[in-house]
Formats: sequence, C-alpha cells, structure tokens
Amino acid sequence: MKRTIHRPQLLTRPVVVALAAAVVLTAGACTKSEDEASAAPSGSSAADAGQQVVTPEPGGKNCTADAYGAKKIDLKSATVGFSQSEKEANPFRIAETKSIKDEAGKRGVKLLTANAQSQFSKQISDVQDLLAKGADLLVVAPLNSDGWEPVLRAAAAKHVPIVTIDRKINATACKDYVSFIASDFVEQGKRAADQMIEATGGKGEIAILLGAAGNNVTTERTKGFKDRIAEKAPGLKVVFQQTGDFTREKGQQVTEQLIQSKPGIKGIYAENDEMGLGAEAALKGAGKKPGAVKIVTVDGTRNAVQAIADGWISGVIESNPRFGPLAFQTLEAFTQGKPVPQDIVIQDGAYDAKNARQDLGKAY
Ligand code: GZL
Repeated sequence: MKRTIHRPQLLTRPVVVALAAAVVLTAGACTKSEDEASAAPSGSSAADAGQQVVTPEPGGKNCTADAYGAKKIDLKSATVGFSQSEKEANPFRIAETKSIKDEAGKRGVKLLTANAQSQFSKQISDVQDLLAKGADLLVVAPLNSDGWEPVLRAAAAKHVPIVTIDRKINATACKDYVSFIASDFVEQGKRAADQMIEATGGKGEIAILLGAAGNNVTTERTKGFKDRIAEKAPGLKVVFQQTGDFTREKGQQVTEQLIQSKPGIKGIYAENDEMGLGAEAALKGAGKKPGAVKIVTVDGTRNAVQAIADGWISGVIESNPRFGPLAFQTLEAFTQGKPVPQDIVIQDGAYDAKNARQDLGKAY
C-alpha cells in the first residue's frame, strides 16, 4: 500500500486528534462535526500532549462491521483485550501501554491487558487467553509480522474484531483484522538518512544497528535509510550492519565490536533509541568524546532527546507510540457501524540540536 505522508515541521504539528477523529470517523460519513468527534485534552492542543496526528489518505480503503462480519457491540459495555509485545523496559512500550490504558480509563471501557515479554509464542497464548477471558474486541501490538494464523482463526470463530497498532501482521485487512494504525517506517528511515547526511557531510563509513528480525519495522526503516543514502549521498558507505534486537544492552555489545573492527567509523544509524543509547555507552567506554561518531536514531524517547542536548546523538526521528486515542476512536466508529480506514498512517516529528532542549517535554 502506497503510504503518503506529509513531512511535518520539527514538532510543530497541525492539530490533532480532531483531525485524526475526522479522518477515522468521516470515513464513515460520521454525523459528528470535527470538533465534536474528539476534542484535544482541555487546556492544551493534543499535539502538546504528544497525541498522534493522522495523515489523511482520501483514497484509502475502508472496513465496516458488516463487511467484517462483526456482531453489533456497544463499546461502552464491551471488554477490550490489549496484547503488548515487548517487555516494558523500553520507553516506547511503556508509553504505548500507558496510552491504551489511559484512553480506556477515560472512556470507562473495561480493559484486559497482557505482555508477551518479547516472546512471540507467549503473545500467541496471551491473545488466546484474552479471548478465553471474554474480550469482545482486541487491540494487538504485534511482535512479529508472521505466524498469526492460529489467533486469527480463534478470533474469527468468536467474531472478535482485531485492530492492529504499530507493527504490521501479514494477513488480510477487513477479514483478519479491521484496521492497521502505524507510522510510515520507510519515511522514518529516509528522514534518519537525511539527518545522517547532514551530520557527516555525506561522506565516510557508517554502520547500522538493525532492529529485531521478523517484523516490518526493521525491514522498512532499513530500506528507507539505504535508499535515501544511495539517492542523496553515495559517498556514505554502509560498511557494517548487525541486529541489536532493539535493546540497549545488545546495542552496546554490537557497537563495542564495531569500533574494534571499524575504528574509523564516522556514523551509526540505530533503528531505535534504546540501541542508540547502547551505542553511546560503548563509545563512552572506549573514551570517545560526544559527537566523535555521529549517531542517528528513531523513536523520540526522553533519554535520546536529552542525549542530543548532551552532544552524543545528532538526531532522532520520532515514532509516536501513543496509540490509545486513535485505537479507541477506530473501535468506536467500527462498533457504531461506520466504515473505518483499513490503514491509518500517523505523522511523526523529529529532534535535532536546534529543538532538542525546547521540545524535550514532548518526548516520552
Ligand atoms: C516501532 C516499534 C519499535 C520501536 C522500538 O513502531 O515497533 O519497537 O521503534 C520497539 O523501540 O522495540
């Protein structure tokens, strides 16, 4: 699916959840006006609260409860099951889970939660368990893209609709799942490449700390980055790439190996902040000074944005994990019989030396 995305200014976003709601709700010719659909938190724009902004996709396909074969449900009296993929050691996951819980609480919706602790087999059994406990609707943050068939069959047998957030599952929209809400990860990779080109002057040897294998985020962030480098800075050569599994510990270990084998490395593209912070620790341990090796990462966690202010990281592309409002708006519209977009692409900001200090409060 072609994903078009606006390139937002550095975190100066248009508003917000009302737009998002309009996109989600008006897809079904909703009767609410934009400002009724979902107001930003009182006293501030949702952008200040870091809520997700949707990139309208007028030509996108929709899904309705009838087409999906879902039974009529009143969200207010329903039980929603949330399956989280990775352990809550990564601020991305902490913020993501908090956003889902906060939105359920705001709406007074009963929420059952499970965390797979980064083990795919556990995520499969977690979802089966949520179904057994009576979940009427599921929100799933998948660890992997493949292997979901058993869960999809079990949910379909119980007519339990699934909304997927963050990572994509290889299945059929509006049959196996209702809607997929996520960032544009190829675009994130391209924007990270732009920051790397700026930081390095477009010449020299660079390395990639790859995310975990088996999911679209890693493949798409890698593709976006490499395509952009090839297009804009052929003088930058990727001479090393290895997975750091999206963890700080592995990111540090791999970087320690990297600087042994490639002492002249000029830049490191870490496919998430945690690995980027691991790389920083490795460089510190090797006696390097801040900025000696240019680090660019993706997520937008507080620690990484602070590391920009401290000179260790050159740039961070945001990957906004606050899926709660959009996920529940999608469930609400869907259970009211309104068509919802099968693909909802959110916009992400970015941080660099120019805005890190002033926008630190928007990081998570
Ligand atoms: C991206 C998400 C990634 C984060 C990592 O949306 O799937 O998984 O970038 C996390 O921090 O491990």
